[in-house]
Amino acid sequence: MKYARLICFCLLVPMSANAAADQDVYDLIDSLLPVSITVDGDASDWGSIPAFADPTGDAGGDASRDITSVRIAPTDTDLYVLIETDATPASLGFPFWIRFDFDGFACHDVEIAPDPIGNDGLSWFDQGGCSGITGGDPSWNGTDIAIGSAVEIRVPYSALDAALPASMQGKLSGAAARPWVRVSAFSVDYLPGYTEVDRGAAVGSYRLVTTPYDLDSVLPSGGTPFTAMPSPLAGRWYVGQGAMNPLTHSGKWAYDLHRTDGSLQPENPIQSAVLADNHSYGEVITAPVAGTVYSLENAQPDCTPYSSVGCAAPNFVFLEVPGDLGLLFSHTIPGSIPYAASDPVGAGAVLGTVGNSGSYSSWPHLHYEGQDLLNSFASVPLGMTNVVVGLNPTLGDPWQRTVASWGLREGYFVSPAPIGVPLAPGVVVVTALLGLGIATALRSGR
Ligand SMILES: [Ca+2]
Ligand SMILES: [Ca+2]
Ligand SMILES: [Ca+2]
Ligand SMILES: [Ca+2]
Repeated sequence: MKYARLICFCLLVPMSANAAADQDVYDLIDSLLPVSITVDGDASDWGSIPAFADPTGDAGGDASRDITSVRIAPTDTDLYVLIETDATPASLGFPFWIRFDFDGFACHDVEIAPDPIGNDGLSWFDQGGCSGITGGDPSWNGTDIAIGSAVEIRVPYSALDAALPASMQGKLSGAAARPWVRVSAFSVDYLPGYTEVDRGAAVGSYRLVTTPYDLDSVLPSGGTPFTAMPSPLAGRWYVGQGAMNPLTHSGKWAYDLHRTDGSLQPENPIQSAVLADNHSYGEVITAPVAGTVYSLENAQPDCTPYSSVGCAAPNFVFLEVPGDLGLLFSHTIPGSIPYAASDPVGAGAVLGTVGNSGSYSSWPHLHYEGQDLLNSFASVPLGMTNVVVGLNPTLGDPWQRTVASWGLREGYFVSPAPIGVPLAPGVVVVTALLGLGIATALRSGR
């Protein structure tokens, strides 16, 4: 069955809706300025900067390492981090570490172990963070830390930038900086050896700066325009690996979506090999728009998370939709796809459930990809219509905004907009650059 080409250029709806939502975020940034924090171990100077509660873990009963909340304040010149604990925080050695993602992909780029009296541990990770440790500086002493009734950390961008390899420099501030950063704070104990005893909230924040930034990261080259449809998933999902990520999406417009807790963990307990412990496993995938099953695989077993045990090829359903577009939904649970090839599928119908088939050394997630049926199945950029987009997994994420159309970007959280938001159904093609242009104009015109 073939469809008539069904592409409309729905530019007015996305522009007006996105601009209003963007303005709310800019207003929040303005309300938090100026940031004037003294690194003295006292949290009283953090004002209204949002706090994120720790979702799990009590550091094995060590209240001095039991993280209860984390806040971050990325300014023009520094990254500030505040860690609060259940009792007076531990202060000897390196009890509190941070991982800091500021560059490229949503992998952390540096890991810092600040020491109040000696040198700080600093390691860095190349390729936007999506690699193993590529270097470090054991004699770096660029961080300020004060541990009093709370843990307060300042990472001066100038000192960090100077310590990094050339390929990572110039990304911490200024025009080349990404509009948001994310920090994962965690506590460590050393008896009997290095042990991460509590991972605190992983906190994403837009930069708290007076210089205007667009709120969406720049899409990789060639990502404009993208094809946007309703989300195939209910609830809030993390774009854990996006387009062109060298991990497994090199050269591809593909998106790995999974659920996380507040520490950005896909399961509880951490790295559990039990599929049922994963937050995404068994979640329902629905057809964004009506289509026809082009092809499928439904009989492959689920892999064991973080292992290749039981691993074979992935299950998938490949759905042909209007616009000569094929939508690939991969890694589904065996037997969960209720269709055969050539079956018609209605908009919103269940396509299968999120599983771990063919997902070597990873965890359950949905691999979502669009392919051009008229161009050798080349992958194409995808977006979503009518979604809430944020930087944190929590329902009350202060940085979330509702947008009519959004090109999928790694590191953001996305969920369908609540009922009541005007719908823009069907397949639309939008020009991301126009949306960004409007945001810039509003911002600079205030
Ligand atoms: Ca302070
Ligand atoms: Ca805790
Ligand atoms: Ca990164
Ligand atoms: Ca925790």
